[in-house]
Amino acid sequence: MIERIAELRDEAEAAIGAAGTSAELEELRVRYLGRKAELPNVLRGIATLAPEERGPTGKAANQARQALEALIARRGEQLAGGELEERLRADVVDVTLPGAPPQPVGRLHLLTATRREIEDVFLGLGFRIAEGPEVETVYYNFDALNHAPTHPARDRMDTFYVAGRDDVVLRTHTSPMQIRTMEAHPPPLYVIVPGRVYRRDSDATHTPQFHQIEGLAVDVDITLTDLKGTLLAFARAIFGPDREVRLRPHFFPFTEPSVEVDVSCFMEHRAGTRCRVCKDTGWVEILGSGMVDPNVFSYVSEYGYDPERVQGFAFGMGIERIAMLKHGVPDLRLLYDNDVRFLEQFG
Ligand code: 2U9
Repeated sequence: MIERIAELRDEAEAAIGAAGTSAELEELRVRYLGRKAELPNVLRGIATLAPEERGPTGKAANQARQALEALIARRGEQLAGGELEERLRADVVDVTLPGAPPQPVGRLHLLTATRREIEDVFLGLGFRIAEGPEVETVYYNFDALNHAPTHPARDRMDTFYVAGRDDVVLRTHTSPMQIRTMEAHPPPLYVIVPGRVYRRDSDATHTPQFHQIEGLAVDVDITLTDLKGTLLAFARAIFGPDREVRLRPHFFPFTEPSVEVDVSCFMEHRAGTRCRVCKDTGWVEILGSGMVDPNVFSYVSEYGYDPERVQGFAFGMGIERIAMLKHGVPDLRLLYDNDVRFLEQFG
């Protein structure tokens, strides 16, 4: 029996030493030390042996079992270490590689891209950006902006009033926010206000909702020259470095004097064809502006805007119009249809 134990031990030691994987090693453990294996059986059958054989056989079998257990544990550690190394080598992921295939990431809507482009120009000129409510009081939308009680824009035919109210509207311009900004910040003030505005208008060139950017600069010694220089810088940044601007007299309730601003045409002109954009006049209207009417300041004089001390200029433009002119978009509705064949050309 002792010889058989020695034989089993030699055979098992050789096999364990040669095991190439943790799985193989586990098979060997079951084969030599498992419940049905020969060596544990010998141990279980000790009592059936002749009394003088029990001691030496039990000792040899126990030693063999302990030796094999220790060997399996050691070999197991070696194999596990090697296998971990191998897995780490095989599973390495280069996180700097692009996805395969690279996924389309989408783009900004033309109106968003244009708004940001305009914002960047004015940020560069020292203006700050303010945003405010689209549901406004008549006070901020019309009264404080010097609109006469009979001004046609106040009419329910032209402006969306909140149901059951005659003092709350969907703002018709972003100008109310300039009043709110003056109430919150004393001069000097340089601010632009982008945002949605609403007018009861719907045809090929008007949608009931559109986007504006309005600007307001208030300081001492502000003149129409500052307005013209600012708008020239804006026009050159958006429409090209060779642009000129011209001012034409106009009327707005909140500015006096008021002007409409044209930019010199930025299209390539070819002899014999009429320019679609400027109709061969050489000029394209881009926005309205003017010197802030002192009456407007009188609504905020208690916040530091003394009409005798400060002056200001203001301007307003439709983002849709700027985007369409700059990119040659022929129909306003293309901006709202959300047809990707249109959208993916920009942004
Ligand atoms: C304050 C004082 C004055 C904002 C101005 C315009 C001229 C203008 C139109 C352009 C096309 C609106 O989108 S549009 O239809 N805007 O012509 N806006 S001056 O003047 C202000 C604003 C706020 C306190």
